[in-house]
Amino acid sequence: MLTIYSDAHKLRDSRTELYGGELVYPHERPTRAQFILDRILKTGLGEVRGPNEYGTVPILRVHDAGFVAFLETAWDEWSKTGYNGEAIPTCWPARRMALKIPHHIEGKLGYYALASETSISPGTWEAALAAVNVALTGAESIEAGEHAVFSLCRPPGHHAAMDMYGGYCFLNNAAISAQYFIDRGAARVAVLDVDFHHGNGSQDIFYQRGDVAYLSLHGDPLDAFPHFLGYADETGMGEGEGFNFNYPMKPGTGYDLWGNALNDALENIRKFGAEVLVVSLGVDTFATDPISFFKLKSDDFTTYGAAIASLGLPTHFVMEGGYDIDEIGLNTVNVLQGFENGG
Ligand code: SP5
Ligand code: ZN
Repeated sequence: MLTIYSDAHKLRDSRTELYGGELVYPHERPTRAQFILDRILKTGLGEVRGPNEYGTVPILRVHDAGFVAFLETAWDEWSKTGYNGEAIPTCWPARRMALKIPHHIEGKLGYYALASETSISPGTWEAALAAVNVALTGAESIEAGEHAVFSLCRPPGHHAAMDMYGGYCFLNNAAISAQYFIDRGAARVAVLDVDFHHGNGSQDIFYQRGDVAYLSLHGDPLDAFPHFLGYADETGMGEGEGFNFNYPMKPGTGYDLWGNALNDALENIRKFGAEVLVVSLGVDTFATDPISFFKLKSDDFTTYGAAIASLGLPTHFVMEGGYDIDEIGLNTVNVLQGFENGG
């Protein structure tokens, strides 16, 4: 399988994540992508290619222009305040408050952030933009005839909405890729999200659309981030009614239950009549992931890669989460090898 990868992900190396009331070195760190790349090279998965540049036009098909401009300048604006730390929001437009976009950077952070664990640091914008270029290069390669491509995106994207960042995400690589397929003539695209967390950004972007279905297997938001989206009764709206599928699952869920949910999701993708599949590939479902609560084993990743291949669809794997860094390469490449050997 072809992999798309850029070293520019290293520009996203934030010093701080607000976690358990402390500022810790982030779970979402450069070694994640490095260890995945190492495993790809070690196993000989296939060619590794650098990205092309696409500019902001395909990003603006999914994201709000004011939001993109904010991301591009946030670090500069923040650094001019004279604060010592990285940019972290401290206040929000909470219930019954005004949805105005303030001039001051602290107000803008609160307006555009959906969570405060994700600090904005120097190089964050450049890395996020490079991750989009990786995803778009992967999508273009599928357009050009590749059956399956792995876009080794970092930072991840599925929590990023039209006008919100957070959950370690800034630009929604998978959603931008799905929109790219639509803009190149696909009638129906399915986004299958197997990251441990619900992809609130992806769901929100496509919620009222009938051309992109979103299906997600994740930790029940009653118990897991992002807490405020991802419930089973969120089925889509308007033209999107019936094309959003959430499979929230309880702490301790293993492959027996998770695999059943996957089979149901795959059946719904078949019924939808998808022409292309985008997989938001997070391996934070692994049993020893430090921030998650599913119990998948390394072999389960191979098994479900093969199950996804049984759809027989052109498939674009886009990297999302996974924080047990020692095993992230094994688990990620297991999915890709399972796909290649299965089906
Ligand atoms: C892309 C992705 O996987 N983003 C995840 C963002 C999670 N951010 C909030 C983490 C809160 C973790 N609380 C875990 C409690 C573990 N005991
Ligand atoms: Zn995740």
